[in-house]
Amino acid sequence: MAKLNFLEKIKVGLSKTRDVLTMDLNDLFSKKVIDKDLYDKLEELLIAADMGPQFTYDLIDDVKKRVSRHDLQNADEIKKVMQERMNAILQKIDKPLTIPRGKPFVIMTIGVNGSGKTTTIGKLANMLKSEGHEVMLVAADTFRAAAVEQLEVWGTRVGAPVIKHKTSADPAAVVFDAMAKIKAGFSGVVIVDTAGRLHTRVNLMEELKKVKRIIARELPEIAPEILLILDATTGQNAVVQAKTFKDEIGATGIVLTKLDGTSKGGVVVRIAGELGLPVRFIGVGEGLDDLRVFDSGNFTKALLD
Ligand SMILES: Nc1nc2c(ncn2[C@@H]2O[C@H](COP(=O)(O)OP(=O)(O)OP(=O)(O)O)[C@@H](O)[C@H]2O)c(=O)[nH]1
Ligand SMILES: [Mg+2]
Repeated sequence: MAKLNFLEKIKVGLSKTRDVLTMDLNDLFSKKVIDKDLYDKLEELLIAADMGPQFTYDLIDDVKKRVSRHDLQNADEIKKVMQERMNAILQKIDKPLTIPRGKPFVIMTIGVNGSGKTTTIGKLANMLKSEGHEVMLVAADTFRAAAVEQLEVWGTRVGAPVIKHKTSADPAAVVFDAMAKIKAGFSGVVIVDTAGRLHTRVNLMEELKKVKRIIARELPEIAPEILLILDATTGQNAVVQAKTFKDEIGATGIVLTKLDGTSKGGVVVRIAGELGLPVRFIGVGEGLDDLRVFDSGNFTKALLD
């Protein structure tokens, strides 16, 4: 029962993509005949949902082959093929983040401005606290005015302390202080908020690399999670950003935010196919409770069932 509720919640979060995909697909497949018009409409639909050209053309090729072998008799069987192919791709990036208990762990967020880093930190802190982890937040966004205060609001909401310096301080120095807390015995999860600027700005990348270096230097025994926060509403631009951050900083996982606000939820398929980085969580709203652990099976079901 709890599982169904969970799935229902994801469905609501993904409703914009789901509406486009399921309504139009159902409409398309109600025709029962497989012809050129159906292929064209299917292509249009998948591209509109931002599944990416690779998935779209591979699927259509596959379907065409099956049709010519008479393996596929009517249009609604295409949906099954699509589901299978989506599952196969998404399974590769379905690796939930495992956080050790009773041992310190570090999560560093990275991403362009407005992608949802600080909000995700608040939601993640809430999730981790409810699972019994100790959580400490680190205000290493010393760039944007009011960034520290924004993180403090989340800290108060979830009951997590915030390590901070003043605006325009060196982010690496703030992180150094947080690492010192771990050395002094803090054994929970430390989540680092960082500044967002355009991914093309060299100085941001250098700043983030420095923060990462400080973590590695101070706590070489911890393999930190470098969590790339991507705004799903930006569709294919999210993929471009992801490539840059992956190459420059070396992300270890992705959170795809704002899936509730877009019909481009298919971008997850694209990220899976083109980046191969695990998607750890998805954001489906602005509230404390609007973060979900990414689960490929649930995701496909929420989109297509
Ligand atoms: N609908 C929706 N809105 C979200 C989600 N995640 C974040 N937001 C909103 O996106 C906006 C930007 O979020 P922030 O968390 O401030 O983004 P940021 O990456 O920290 O931004 P900078 O600190 O400026 O780099 C806020 O208005 C959030 O409420 C989500 O999953 N769904
Ligand atoms: Mg922020």
